[in-house]
Amino acid sequence: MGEYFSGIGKIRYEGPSSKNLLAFKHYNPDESVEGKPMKEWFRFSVAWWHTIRGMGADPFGPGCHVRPWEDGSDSMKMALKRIDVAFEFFEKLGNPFYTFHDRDVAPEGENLKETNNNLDKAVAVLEKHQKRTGVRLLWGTANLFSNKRYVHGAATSPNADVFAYAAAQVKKAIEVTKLLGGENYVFWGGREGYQCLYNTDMKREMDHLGRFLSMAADFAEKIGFKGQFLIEPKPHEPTKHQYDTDAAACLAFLQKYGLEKRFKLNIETNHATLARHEMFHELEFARANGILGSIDANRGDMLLGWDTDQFPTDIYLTTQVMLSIMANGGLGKGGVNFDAKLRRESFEPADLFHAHIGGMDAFARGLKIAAAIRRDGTLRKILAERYASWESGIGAEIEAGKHSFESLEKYMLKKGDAAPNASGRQEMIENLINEYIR
Ligand code: XUL
Ligand code: CO
Repeated sequence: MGEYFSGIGKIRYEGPSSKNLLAFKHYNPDESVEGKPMKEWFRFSVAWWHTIRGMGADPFGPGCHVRPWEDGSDSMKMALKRIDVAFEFFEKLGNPFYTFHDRDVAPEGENLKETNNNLDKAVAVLEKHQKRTGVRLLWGTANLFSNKRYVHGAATSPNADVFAYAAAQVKKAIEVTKLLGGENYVFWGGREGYQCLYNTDMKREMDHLGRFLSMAADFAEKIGFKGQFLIEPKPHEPTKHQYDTDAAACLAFLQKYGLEKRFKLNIETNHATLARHEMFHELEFARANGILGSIDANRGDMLLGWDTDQFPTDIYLTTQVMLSIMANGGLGKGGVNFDAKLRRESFEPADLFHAHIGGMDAFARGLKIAAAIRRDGTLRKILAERYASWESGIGAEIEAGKHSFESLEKYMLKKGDAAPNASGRQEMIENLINEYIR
């Protein structure tokens, strides 16, 4: 096993005054924040498809990233070599977790049997490296979108045989996720949607997706897989409309098919913005409904408008994300997975380190800022004051279910008009938050 990232050693915490661009200035894994080490707040994870397989291709040109170990093939030999590369990267970066799609780590064979054999070979090597390094699997997933058999979708394909193939593929992916001790299993329905309503039986497709997810949960239960199932919302791309549009659509879907106790959500920043939501909105919606499971950390480019999956560097964004995660008491089995890629122009191996270091430091700063806001009770006091009318009197009575429309009419006829409103003070609050972002 050679060294692939020569010249780059273990990335260490050197503190905010360090000028070393290959060191952490804020992410200090064992530093305690609100009684929990930073590494446990985040449970940082590296995404195999971007970091190990991404070559910088875009719709206008092929990959151009310089990866001296690559022969560019989808051979088994290359797949096994990439595992060595990946674990060297993980060991040097210090991420405790990684994530993968089945097809990221092993090539497809001539048929399902051969494909599964390839996956088994890769998984045996992954297992060996996990044992050697202590790096763990945050989640596994199945790629149900690249192969041309999935051209019309997987669980929502009009072709019943494609549904069956997808079920077999996910069964295998859950098995290997369990074998590798994966803490979650993710469903991102890249092609579970439509391009054209004239040829789409929407009700039937959604029923099939509901059935598919129920079968997955039943299978997991049967084999004793204890990981958390997660759905990853995204409104569109590659399809014009994806059924798992946003957190609210996912919740309605889960409730309709009786799956709300078995699934949580994996919320991704750039998917939130494609749905015209802030990440903060999606996180708060999921948190309010008890389904915040994990996050895919990245950001979009507001001027490009597609899923650019850039590394998160915006401290306002990471502060908001951490305010939500901390209010949730953490992410439980979930983590912060960098579903993020280098832009095409950043093509050297060292850029992979710079990108992840920047993302981890941006999250560490967000954590410290959110902790300071919480320590001062800044937002807590604002909320308490704003909702004070619900703490006693008529508000407390309504919340306790003691009123009807008739009794409220009686109350208001007597009072004559509602008590005056207070200002929302949005600008003042934003100014206050700015005081913490230094
Ligand atoms: C695609 C995306 C996926 C999922 C896993 O936009 O985010 O990579 O995270 O399938
Ligand atoms: Co994602």
